[in-house]
Amino acid sequence: KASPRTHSYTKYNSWDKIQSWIASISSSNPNLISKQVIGNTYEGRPMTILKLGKKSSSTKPAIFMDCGIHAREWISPAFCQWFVKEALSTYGSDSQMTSLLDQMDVFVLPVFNVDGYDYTHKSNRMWRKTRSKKSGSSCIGADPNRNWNAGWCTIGASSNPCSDTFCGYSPESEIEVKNVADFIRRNKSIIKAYLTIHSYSQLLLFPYSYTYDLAEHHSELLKVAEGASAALRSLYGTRYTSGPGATTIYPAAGGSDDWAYDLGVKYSYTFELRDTGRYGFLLPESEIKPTCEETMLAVKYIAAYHLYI
Ligand code: ING
Ligand code: ZN
Repeated sequence: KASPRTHSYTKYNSWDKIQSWIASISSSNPNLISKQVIGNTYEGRPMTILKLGKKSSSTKPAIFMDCGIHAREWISPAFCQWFVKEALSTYGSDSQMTSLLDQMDVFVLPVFNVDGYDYTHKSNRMWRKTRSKKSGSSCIGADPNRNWNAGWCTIGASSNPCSDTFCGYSPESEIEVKNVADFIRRNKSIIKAYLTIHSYSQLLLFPYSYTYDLAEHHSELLKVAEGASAALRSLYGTRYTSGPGATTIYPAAGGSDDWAYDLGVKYSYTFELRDTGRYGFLLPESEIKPTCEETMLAVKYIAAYHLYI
C-alpha cells in the first residue's frame, strides 16, 4: 500500500495510485487533513475532497481548488497532489502556509474527471471529456468545462455529442459537475475563492468567458492575477498572461470559474499551467517539480490575498 512517504510527486500517477495516496495521506495527520466523498463518477469511482486546515472551533473561510477537469491535462492532478504534500510538510515551518492553514481551510479535489483520467492512462492519452453515455448517440462524454450553468452552450461550446467541447444534454448533466456544484452550493457561505487547474498555455484567467462583458470586480481580479503571476515568475522566470477568459484565450460558455463567480465566489480563477505548446499536454515529468513549485507561489498569493497576510 502506498504511503505518503513512498508516493512519487514527480511522476504522472495512475488513478489507482492517486486513490491509495488519498486514503493514506488523509489519515496521516488528523489535525490538518480530512477527507469527504462528495459522490461517485459516471463509472462509479469515488470523488474525494481533501480538506486542509488547522482544526478550529470557529467557522473558517475556505478556498476550493480542483484539478483534472480535463482528462489529458496530467500536470493538473500532479499539482493538486504536490499542493497537499507541500501544505502538510511546510505547516509549522513556512510562516505563510502556517497562517493560511490556521486561518482558512482549503478544499482540494485532486482529480475531478476520474473516469476520463483513467481512460487517458489505459486507452486514449488525448481524451478530454467525461465518459458518460446516452442512448441515441454512439459518442461518449461531455466537456466538464462546458457543462456548468453559466451562459450554458451559448458560445464556444458544441451541442454535438461527438465534439470535444460538447456542452452536455443540460447544465450539470454530468454527474461529476453536479457533485462539485452541489458541494460548492452547500459551502457557499464560507468559500471565498475558487481555483481550477488546467493546462496548457501559461495563463491566469478570470470571468468572464461566456461573455465579453467585464466582471463587476474586474480591476481587483486583474490586480490579484497580476500579483499571483509576478509571484510565480519570481522563481524560474516563467511568464503568465492574465485576463478575462473571453479575450485572453477564447469565448467559451459553461465554464466552472464563471459559474462560481456568478454564484458569489469573487476570487474565481482558471490556471492554465505550463507549457506554451512545445510539449503541450505531454509535458515531460522532469517539468512537474518546477511547474508545481512556481504554481504554489501563485496559489498561496491568491489564498493570502483576502486574509491580508
Ligand atoms: N482551457 C479552458 C477550456 O475549458 C476556459 C479555457 C477557461 C474555458 C474558463 C472556459 C472557462 O477550454 C483548457 N485548456 O481546458
Ligand atoms: Zn482544460
